[in-house]
Amino acid sequence: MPTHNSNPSEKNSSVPSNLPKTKDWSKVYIGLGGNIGDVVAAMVEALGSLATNKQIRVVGRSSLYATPPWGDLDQDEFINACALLETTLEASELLIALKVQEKSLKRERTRRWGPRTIDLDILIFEKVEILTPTLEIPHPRITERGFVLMPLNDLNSKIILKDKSISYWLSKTDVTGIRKLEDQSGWISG
Ligand code: A4P
Ligand code: MG
Repeated sequence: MPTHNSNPSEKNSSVPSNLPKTKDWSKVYIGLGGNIGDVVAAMVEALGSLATNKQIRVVGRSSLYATPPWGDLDQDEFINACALLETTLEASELLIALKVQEKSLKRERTRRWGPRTIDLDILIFEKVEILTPTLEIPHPRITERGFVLMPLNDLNSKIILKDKSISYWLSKTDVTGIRKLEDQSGWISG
């Protein structure tokens, strides 16, 4: 009987040892938000398109939340959620993939923290820490934003940031006005 082994990195005398090692899948939490148009449809489309990339899997979604605007108060309420991805891309490559989605969903950059059809942020990428002019990981404002902490807490309340858990940061954050959307149907099945 021939031996079948789907993982070339496992020991198997029939596989040459000089094959390149299969790249590991990194766990990544992303934030999704928007306040123009059908935001839930845009989020479903963004995740669906990302999942067509062979190097990205969408493995978890938080609930959807309606959230008061943060930072720039002169705009409509947002809808926010988080998703857990697995990817073999580097963080900078994933950022490009997210920006492609934002662009195809007609995201226009008006003013910082201003209204948008969709915003896709890399929140946490394994234990990676990056600080460049175009990419900061972990995302710099997670621990002070209820609209990020509430959905992130759905996915994993035990993640540690700045030596404390997500559930700790959530307990210290003002979440006034944030509420779970009653209708989650299009999102869960999307
Ligand atoms: N960038 C750096 N690090 C990252 C990262 N980890 N993930 C750079 C994604 N992008 C990252 O972003 C500006 C630049 O950030 C990008 O070009 C990228 O290279 P942007 O999306 O063009 O602009 P922005 O989103 O207006 O600015 P910023 O500072 O990213 O804002 P945030 O932090 O995304 O906040 N209120 C509610 N309720 N819900 C929201 O979703 N969102 C914002 C935007 C403000 N208020 C909100 C919400
Ligand atoms: Mg952003």
